[in-house]
Amino acid sequence: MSLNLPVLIAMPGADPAGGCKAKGSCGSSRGPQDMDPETWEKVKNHPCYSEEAHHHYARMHVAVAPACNIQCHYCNRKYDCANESRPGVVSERLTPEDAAKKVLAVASAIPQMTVLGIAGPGEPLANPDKTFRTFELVAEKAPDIKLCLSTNGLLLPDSVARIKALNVDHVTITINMIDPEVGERIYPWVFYKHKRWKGRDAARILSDRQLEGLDLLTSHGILCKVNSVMIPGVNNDHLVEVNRKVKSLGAFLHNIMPLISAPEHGTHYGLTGQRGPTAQELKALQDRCEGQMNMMRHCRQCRADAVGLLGDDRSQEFTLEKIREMDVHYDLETRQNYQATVEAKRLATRRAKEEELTALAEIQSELKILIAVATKGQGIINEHFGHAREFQVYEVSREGSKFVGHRRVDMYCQGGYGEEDALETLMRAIRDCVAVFASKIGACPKETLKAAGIEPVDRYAHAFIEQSLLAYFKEYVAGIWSGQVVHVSRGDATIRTGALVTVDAAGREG
Ligand code: CLF
Ligand code: SF4
Repeated sequence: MSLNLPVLIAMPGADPAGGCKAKGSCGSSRGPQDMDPETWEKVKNHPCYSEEAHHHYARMHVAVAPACNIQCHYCNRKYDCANESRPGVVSERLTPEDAAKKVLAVASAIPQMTVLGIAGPGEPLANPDKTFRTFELVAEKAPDIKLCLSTNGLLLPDSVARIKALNVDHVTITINMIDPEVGERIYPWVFYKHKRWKGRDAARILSDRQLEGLDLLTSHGILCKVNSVMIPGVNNDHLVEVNRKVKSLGAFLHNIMPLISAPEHGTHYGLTGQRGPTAQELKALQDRCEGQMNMMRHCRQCRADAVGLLGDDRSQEFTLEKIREMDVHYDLETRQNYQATVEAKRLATRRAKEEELTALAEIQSELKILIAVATKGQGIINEHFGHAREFQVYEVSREGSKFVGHRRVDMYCQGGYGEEDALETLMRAIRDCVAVFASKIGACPKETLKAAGIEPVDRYAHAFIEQSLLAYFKEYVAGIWSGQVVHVSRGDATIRTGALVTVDAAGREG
């Protein structure tokens, strides 16, 4: 195979990234064979708790909880809670009644929407009446929708009984530290028991309450995810200890997210120049933490009123103004029928991957490569290179393919012509990848990609992503052994903070 790639050194044994130890079972993509049926039932169509599900199922958030009881150095209260959303984003606030109507409207229009999350725009448990009233209303009218809550944990121990009573089955706690010395560099204060606590005392109270809450939830059989914000030089190494601790308390999933920090956010970190991690630093930490506990790598740090598949926000179709005019007909049977077709497609995707995986067994190489993929969902390569707003990144080896992150980019194709600046930033976002897969790639970007050592691949258009990745890997390794391909160790990539935070005059994401 001749790939016309710039060729430097042949290194089929290279393993720059470390990584997956358990064949086909790492990350949050684990299937029914890896967990008890009760847990699988809870995660199988939750797009955040199952990487596989996130290609097929959608979630929505309703922004009913504006107040907060702590201060994080990466948060500016003008915007949404940055524990579960991108900094710099403002959501439309709703009453519980409007929120419930919105859920029914979205559930009718998007039958694969299976999860309602409350994640702000402040702290859901500091607004308990609004948060729990919304869950109550939705549970009455749409009992098939899973309820999901994201909290900073300060009031969690007092809320466990209510969470349990309402069948909220998924709770996320943001835990950035278990050591108050680290914590005082992240949290200037917490407001607890009618008093504002500062420094190390504040961090100690917060940490104790978070861990107590996690312990209580898992002992009540509630599935817990822990979010941690990776802050280089503050808690990066410490997050390995956090991972061990939350795992010992029964957390199901750990989501280490990059700090997103820029002066225009007006946060303490943004104004003092605290940087976020690079793509390679983030991945290295996630790899270190990967063991028996699942690591989430497909988080999109979504907004507090997000709607749709992760990475494909449709919130603009469901603004309060539009919802109030909608005549909503919630039809459970239609939803169930639609979801049955989704499951059939999902099964076909899984089978195709398994067939290809069997064919990889004979490969001896320890090589691992990263490949960027443009997709609109359903586990298929179905997005044009120039229309992609994000690329999904997979690590591929003889063990299989593993989703390791996404890279947000500016759309390259601007109404018939290519935008050179966008192409430049796009290249920076995927320069650690050996190839990029898309349903179609124009002649111009193809040349630029090749010159940068990234192979443009559109021959798998409309095929299953993971099956295609494995087929490509087999050819790639064969090319190395025959001398037609020389593998080149790739550099680091940029996590696009700019692309993550663009908002218009109304505060809407661009
Ligand atoms: Fe929302 Fe969070 Fe529930 Fe998901 S998001 S409350 S667990 S339904 Fe998901 Fe969005 Fe990442 Fe959150 S991608 S920010 S992890
Ligand atoms: Fe901001 Fe959320 Fe932290 Fe509160 S918990 S300060 S809303 S990031």
